[in-house]
Amino acid sequence: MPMDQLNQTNQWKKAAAEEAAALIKNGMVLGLGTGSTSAFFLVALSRRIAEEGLRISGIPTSEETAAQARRLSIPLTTFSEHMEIDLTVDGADEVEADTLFLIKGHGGALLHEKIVSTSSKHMTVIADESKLVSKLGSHVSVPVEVVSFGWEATEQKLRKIGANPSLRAGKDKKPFVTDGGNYILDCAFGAMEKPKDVAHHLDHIVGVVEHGLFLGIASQILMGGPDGVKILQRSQK
Ligand code: A5P
Repeated sequence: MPMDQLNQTNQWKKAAAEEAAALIKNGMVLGLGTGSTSAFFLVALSRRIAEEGLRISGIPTSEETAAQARRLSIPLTTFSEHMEIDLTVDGADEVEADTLFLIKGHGGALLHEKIVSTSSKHMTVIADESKLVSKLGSHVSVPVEVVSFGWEATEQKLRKIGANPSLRAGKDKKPFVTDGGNYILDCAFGAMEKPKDVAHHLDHIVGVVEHGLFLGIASQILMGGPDGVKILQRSQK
């Protein structure tokens, strides 16, 4: 992406993140997402904690987010202390405009992100408008987290359902390993007519731990773009 476009995208992500931080109320237990947009949210949240004395605690969705939160003095908590989260704020790789269905996991944190978001009363997604699509899978693949044992056999099963899987590699060219110790197969389904059917297939493949189709989980999207931050709302949760 050219530098000026990157700067613009970052401005839109930041605007959405700041709008989300303004929604946070005293006493909330928050799910803290992973990725560059979530990182802007953590900065804005820490500013409110420092300047206004805002009292919250957060459950991070990755080691990376936990480390950033500690650096910013954001209080952290765990599921052993809070079984239910008031609000999760997280980014997304794609947002389907009509349904608010999401693809997540290009940052590799999809398993913990799904555990946290589905344990939350509400999920607010923060994104820039380049993430908006009319059909999920139009721009990005679906990350599928698999157990490393026998991943080749799981890949074969995914191939049979038309997933076009490819093993994600880290910077060192070795297989990327998630916080849960698993591998990720990025599955290029293309634009999906029926993402619920795809999710159903993925849910029933042995070796698949979780997938990046987040369907019916997001309550609202704060979408940064040239005209400011737009709110897309789901009618019911
Ligand atoms: C992390 O695993 C992902 O689900 C992220 O939420 C997603 O990749 C969005 O990332 P950015 O905010 O960096 O675009």
